[in-house]
Amino acid sequence: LHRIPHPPYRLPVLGDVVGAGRHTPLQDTLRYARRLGPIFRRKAFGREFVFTWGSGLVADLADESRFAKHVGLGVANLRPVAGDGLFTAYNHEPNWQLAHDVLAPGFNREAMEGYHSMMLAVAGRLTDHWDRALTAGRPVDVPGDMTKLTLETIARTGFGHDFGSFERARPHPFVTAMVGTLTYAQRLNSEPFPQLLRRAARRNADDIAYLNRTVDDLVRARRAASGDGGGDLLDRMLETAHPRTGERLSAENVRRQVITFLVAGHETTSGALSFALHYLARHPGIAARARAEVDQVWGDTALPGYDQVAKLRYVRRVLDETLRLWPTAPAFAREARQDTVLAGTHPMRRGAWTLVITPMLHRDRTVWGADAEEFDPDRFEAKAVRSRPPHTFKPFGTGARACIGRQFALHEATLVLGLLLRRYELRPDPDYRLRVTERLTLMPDGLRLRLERRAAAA
Ligand code: MNH
Repeated sequence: LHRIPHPPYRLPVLGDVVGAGRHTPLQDTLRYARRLGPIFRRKAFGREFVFTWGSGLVADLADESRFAKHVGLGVANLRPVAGDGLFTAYNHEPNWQLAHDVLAPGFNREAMEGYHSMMLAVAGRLTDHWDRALTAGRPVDVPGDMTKLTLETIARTGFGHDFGSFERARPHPFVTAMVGTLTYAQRLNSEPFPQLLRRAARRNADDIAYLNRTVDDLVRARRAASGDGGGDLLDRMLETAHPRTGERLSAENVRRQVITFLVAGHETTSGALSFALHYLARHPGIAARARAEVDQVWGDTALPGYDQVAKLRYVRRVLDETLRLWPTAPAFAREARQDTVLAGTHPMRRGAWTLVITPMLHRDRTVWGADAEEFDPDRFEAKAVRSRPPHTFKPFGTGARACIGRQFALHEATLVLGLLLRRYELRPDPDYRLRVTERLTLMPDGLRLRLERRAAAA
């Protein structure tokens, strides 16, 4: 440990909290990372954390035989919300493997093809909403509208539920409660005495109760309809027995999984779409190339098919490049399965863990070059990808506990960007400077765009 650098000024008790804002822990950590290098430690209130981002170190941490997911910090703080649901389960909890095996087929290609038409229908509500803003000459609230879109998409495809987000002036209370619990979970990381957060804790308990009630209503409605979801995620959760053991998810675990999927299934995708739209608006040349691809692949098909989305290679690169600079779930933790030496240099005891800071990994100049801070989708051309070492691009985490919804998110986001590029020109507010808000996840704050109808839009 003593060989791992830390900030120069350390206070007793407080440790390295000087200069750390409570609302932007990740962006503070990025600043420390730039100063301290590929592995470093920070101390706060008597607890010491090791952060890692150097590409060689992270590649070693990706070795599943020696390291595994660690449920710590933000993820652990979400246990009261999501319990032993897939995202927050400890590796040793039997419900992880059970739920993983039961739910994984809900994310294979066939399942994704089944979600496609529902994704299109939700995207249609977004373009109706944006058409109205365009006609009225109003700018659009990008993060707000992307959240409406992604919440409706996961709710409809996964659970046959309609939150009516586009019919509401304000965010659905489910979103407000979710943002509350995420913000609270993040805040617990930087509080020396969380016991003192009485009011915030009570509000958090109310938020969790609201999430539980919403989910219980949704499950009750499905049970009353005697499982009529056409094999969606909720049907799988309620009806499907494990292919080998015949075991089923318990009612309490189903509740945890529904909350997990409603939250994990929309919050990060919403951020990814929002950042992508920011970059597209700021880089008209890149937007023009993406638009030309959409025109070429889709022609004037009113409703593009599943394969026509998969063929938007350049649009996908725009998304990859967006998730490189702003991976919207910006960190994941890895723990040693046994005593080991990280990258041949840092001894770790069994159970010792480190937080991988993905936005820094994705800006490691030894991998991405001196222009690593620049937005350039061509970094994801097949040839460039092949020339990079493995485990250098990790927006969806790594190993057995990597994101189960990756294809879902990418298909949804590519489809939506395709539709928006084909329909509108995006005009940025020249005064806007990218500000990133944090609630465990990342989101561009206050991003508004003006729209113009494309001359030859379909
Ligand atoms: Mn998702 C795990 C990022 C979209 C459901 N997700 C993870 C992890 C990352 C991640 C990183 C690993 C966290 C860790 O190691 O602690 N996820 C994303 C991003 C997007 C995303 C950047 C969108 C962009 N995720 C989605 C969608 C769904 C989803 C969409 C569901 C429909 N993610 C999950 C679940 C897990 C997860 C469930 C936990 C998987 C497991 O541990 O088995």
